[in-house]
Amino acid sequence: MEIFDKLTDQIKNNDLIILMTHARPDLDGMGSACALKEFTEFLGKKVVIVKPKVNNNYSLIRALDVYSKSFDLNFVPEKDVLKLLDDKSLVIVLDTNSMKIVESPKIIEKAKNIIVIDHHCKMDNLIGSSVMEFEDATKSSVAEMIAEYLKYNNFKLSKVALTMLLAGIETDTNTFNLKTTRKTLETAGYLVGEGADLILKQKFLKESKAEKLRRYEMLKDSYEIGNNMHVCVLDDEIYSPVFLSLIANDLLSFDGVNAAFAIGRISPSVLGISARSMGDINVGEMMRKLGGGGHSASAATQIEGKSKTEVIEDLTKLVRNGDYESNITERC
Ligand SMILES: [Mn+2]
Repeated sequence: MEIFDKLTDQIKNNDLIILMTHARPDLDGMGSACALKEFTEFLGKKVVIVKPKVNNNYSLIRALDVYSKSFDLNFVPEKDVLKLLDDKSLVIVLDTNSMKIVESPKIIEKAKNIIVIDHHCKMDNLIGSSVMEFEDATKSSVAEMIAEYLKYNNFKLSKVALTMLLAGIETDTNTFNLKTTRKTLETAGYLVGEGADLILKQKFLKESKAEKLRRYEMLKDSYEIGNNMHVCVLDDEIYSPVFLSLIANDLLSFDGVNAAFAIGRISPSVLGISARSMGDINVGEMMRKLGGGGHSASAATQIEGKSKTEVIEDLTKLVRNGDYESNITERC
């Protein structure tokens, strides 16, 4: 694999490797960073991970807690990374290609050597790799990409890192449904074969009871807008897009729901819709029609300057018009 060798060459050619994921990181991005850190250290390179300014992901907090009991995370705050960064530093960005959500846009602006390793569709405000391209929107997760890379290099990861990668794939695929290919499952199998711990993985992925009950309370008010498509409209509090996606995931898990939408305010003037399907209803196409985008089974949009009632009407029209043909080729 030429691209894997190229990545290794780039790591070897630099003195300092700076790993960074998106703001408010998750298991996919940070699990990949921990795994890549281990390999980079094995190559004899100095490596740091940009310390997240906010870390409020329940699963990731527990995973990092376990990881840091056995290994140094090498977390360095942005301001200190900016001092270390020079022409012989390589910044590897994991799990995002967007300046809008990367942990530190300042580091990107200052960096000469940048590689983006990502599995998302390219939208706007792209970071842009300066030394090589390593993006693949057909992959389920960055964890899958990093696991393949480390497998290719026959590298023995720690049990915790193996488990974090597996949990990252599981989270990003919504438990091996979304964007899951034969290769995704083979890679998951490889991680288990190497020693990923299924009990530890379950511990990482457990949820706060209070949080889950809070979502289910909101889901009580969800209803069908047509053709087995259901919507959950939240109150006027501000919610994170991640919270909306969790609501949509929960709603889709109910029998009789073929597509699920969560509508909520993500800033005082912006409404967000998170959309999920099992893959046979193309919610990506629907969200594109509402100014957003994504995958056929997992998509989202953000709408400015419309009331909740107007947004619900727009969505209902799409549902009633049957604007969700299933066999549209994935666009990215
Ligand atoms: Mn991801």
